[in-house]
Amino acid sequence: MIPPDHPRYRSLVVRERLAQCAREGVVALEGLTAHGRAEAFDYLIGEQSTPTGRQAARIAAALLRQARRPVLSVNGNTAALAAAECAELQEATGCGIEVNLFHRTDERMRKITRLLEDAGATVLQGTPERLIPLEHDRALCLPHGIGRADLVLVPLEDGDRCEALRAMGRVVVTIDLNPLSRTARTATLTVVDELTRALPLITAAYGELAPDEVERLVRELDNHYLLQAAIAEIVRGVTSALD
Ligand code: PTJ
Repeated sequence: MIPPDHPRYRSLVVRERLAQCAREGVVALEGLTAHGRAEAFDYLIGEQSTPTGRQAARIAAALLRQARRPVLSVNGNTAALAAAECAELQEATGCGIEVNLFHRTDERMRKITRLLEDAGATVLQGTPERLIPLEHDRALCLPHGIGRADLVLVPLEDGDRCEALRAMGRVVVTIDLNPLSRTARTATLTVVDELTRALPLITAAYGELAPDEVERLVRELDNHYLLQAAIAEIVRGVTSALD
């Protein structure tokens, strides 16, 4: 039992949730180390959405508004942490949701799909094909899902697939607390924020944006600039931490 008055209560609850999901086979064991790395970066931004993260979430919403066949790609960590937020994004934007795993097994595919459906999401189903030029199983995707998407939103992505999707001409939006990761640097747009904070920001912005703001945000999108701004926020936060 984690005492609610523990100063690190939320962080401990999230860890417990991921550990439980790992025991149940939803989260890959490797997903726990990925979470640990993200926790460290979240510490550095003060465990709250930064101005740059918020701005990137608005741009993500603008890209979604312009997309014709957007798909949210979900892995084990994303489902464990944010199944409800994924369902809410789908309800607001009408995006497809496809499960795509690095450590892919039929059993994990089934469990993650169930978890998403229990949260209210509609999950794309069908026979996957090796449509992305990659050696590992992230190459597998649905012809009517990621296979024909014009925009893929891939939280907690690994760099290889991000690069491959970009090479295929897709708009790739990622959510990654690490602004230095290969994914962050190769995506069309990186939202440097924690997943469970970023998804609701994107969902809210989707409904708020006026058409001219959508156009302006997409026209002025500069991921390199946003990553530099995110790093500057980290540096400012760290240098003032003990003031
Ligand atoms: O479920 P599977 O089999 O598809 O495997 C998923 C993992 C996460 C194991 C796999 O995609 C992986 O190894 O990812 P990486 O290469 O470690 O990248 C994950 C990135 O997401 C890292 O840069 C982390 O900082 C970031 N990240 C992890 N958790 C969060 C996060 N960013 C935002 N919010 C989080 N909660």
